[in-house]
Amino acid sequence: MTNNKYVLGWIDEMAAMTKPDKIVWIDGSEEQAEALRAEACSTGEMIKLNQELLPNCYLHRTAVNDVARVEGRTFICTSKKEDAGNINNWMAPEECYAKLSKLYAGSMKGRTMYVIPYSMSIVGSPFAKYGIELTDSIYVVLNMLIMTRVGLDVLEALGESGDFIKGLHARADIDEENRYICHFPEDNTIWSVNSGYGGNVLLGKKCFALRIASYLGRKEGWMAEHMLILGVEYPNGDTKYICAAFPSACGKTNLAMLIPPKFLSDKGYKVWCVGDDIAWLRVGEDGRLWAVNPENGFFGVAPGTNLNSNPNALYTTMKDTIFTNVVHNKANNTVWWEGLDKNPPADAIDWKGNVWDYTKYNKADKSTCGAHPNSRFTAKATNCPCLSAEFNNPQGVPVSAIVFGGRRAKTAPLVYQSTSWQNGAFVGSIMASETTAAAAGAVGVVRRDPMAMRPFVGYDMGDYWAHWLKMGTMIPKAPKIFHVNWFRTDADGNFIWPGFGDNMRVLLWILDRCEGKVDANITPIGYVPNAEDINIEGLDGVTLDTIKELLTVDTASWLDDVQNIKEFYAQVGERVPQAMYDELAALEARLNASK
Ligand code: GTP
Ligand code: SPV
Ligand code: MN
Repeated sequence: MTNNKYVLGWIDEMAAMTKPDKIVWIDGSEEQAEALRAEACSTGEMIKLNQELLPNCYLHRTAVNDVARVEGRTFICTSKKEDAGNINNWMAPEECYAKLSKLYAGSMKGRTMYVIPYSMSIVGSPFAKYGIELTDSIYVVLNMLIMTRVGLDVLEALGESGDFIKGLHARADIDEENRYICHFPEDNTIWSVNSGYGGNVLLGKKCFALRIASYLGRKEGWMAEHMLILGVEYPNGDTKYICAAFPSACGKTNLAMLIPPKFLSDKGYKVWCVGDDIAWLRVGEDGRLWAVNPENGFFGVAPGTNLNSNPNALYTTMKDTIFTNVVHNKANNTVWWEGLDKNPPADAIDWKGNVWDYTKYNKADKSTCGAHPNSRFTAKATNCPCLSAEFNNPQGVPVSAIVFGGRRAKTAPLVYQSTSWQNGAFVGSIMASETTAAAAGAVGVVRRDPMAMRPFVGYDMGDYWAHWLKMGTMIPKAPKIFHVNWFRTDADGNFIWPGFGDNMRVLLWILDRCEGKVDANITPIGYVPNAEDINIEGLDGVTLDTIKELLTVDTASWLDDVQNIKEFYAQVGERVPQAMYDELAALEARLNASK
């Protein structure tokens, strides 16, 4: 397959440790993928779904203890603890290698080790970075074939070079107590053991394209961010691009694929999806910031996806898709999840593999769900009806606006604009959001999640903020920075803003601000729209007063937030840039002055 001595030497070493019976190179061919699907079905690892209704679609169930990212067991292993920072878990590299070597030892006996050469971004393009993942899981191979660009052309592009990310994954015993997701940014290495779930094991995704890539980006002068990329096409044919960073399960996939409200689509407005989870950003020769999506597919949240909320996602999953931890509808051999429609199947198996009685479903008790709240689909980008024509453009797309956002029942208004790049980076640093099922642990607890990157920065958080500030000085035509919140609730806990396709109304305000086409009110936190400037044409139950309510900046709750931010900054520690403290002090002073 290759004569690359770095590749071959490393595979020999890993095989000597894990002792697979066989080593199989993944070549990216359809024949090989089909044979692997058949093998996975023969062992029960996957279920082949109704090929008429869902061609080339499969269902997989993970172990019950293995359903989400495990942040508590994710480590950044830099030689100096300070370089991983206070927010990350740290282990000394030699200690971690020694500990995990014991878990890997002989773990592939009786199994096959698959060698997956893959590229993040287009093979041979200036943005591309290469990785090789070794895994003993066919499910991982089949997911990587969808999520990344896999094939022998990667080995060709790599040539004799040792510049690739070495990823090792072994399922071992799927033992939670010995589950580790470890990153060695100084060695371009990722080791994952005892999991078979998504972000823990598809090493090109969070481990490489965010944690390792953020480390490389800082060294090389670019950025790896937890951001969607979308294009808004105007009736005159112009397209403007927006990147948005929301924490896990907070609406990136939905926003990236939105369908504009009818009165706007009738006029010719369209939204195109470039990416739904990860953006790599570089300064272009023209002084603008350019974004590519390094992935080749979507690993999207299933529950809540339906023909109203996100029809584009639903269409994307109708062929060539792997569903993980959703309900199996036995009557017609299809799948179902909460929020798909109002007809839960009567003859059904839940995500745990047990018979599921939908009549026992109780919205308040997640344990009665048929699909796991973090159940997902793995689908090809090229099957997405609204995929941008620029998706395969190796240069990426020029970014007009960066949008941060969180899931906040109170405090954060529907939208506001920062006053400068520095102030915008500060707005990113103070992001907060209610936790979701995408990570193991409590759900619905507000925590600070800077730039939606808390779980994904491969180095010290303070250094990461300094990198953001430095990038601002390197982009002559920098994007404007905004913050949104689709999740404000009323006294009964209901969302006030309709969200989904109607978020287009907010995107248009954002782009108008970038073009200097609309005024705004300056408040202590930044520029807030005049309520009249958010178009509510055709919206049921939303009045000008609703918008006014959504845009209020409540000084008292912001001052409470400032206290919490101070504690968080102290926790991030001594590398928090002075400019961030200056911004925080200025925010506090403006809030006090407005009392
Ligand atoms: P990751 O893939 O985990 O990084 O998440 P994501 O940010 O892509 O999240 P996704 O778009 O899949 O959203 C997940 C959840 O947010 C689902 O339950 C959606 O129904 C809900 N959601 C998305 N957009 C909106 C919105 O505009 N309003 C409301 N109320 N809910 C939304
Ligand atoms: C997230 O949790 O932000 C995801 C899913 O996008 S995973 O790939 O599991 O990290
Ligand atoms: Mn994500």
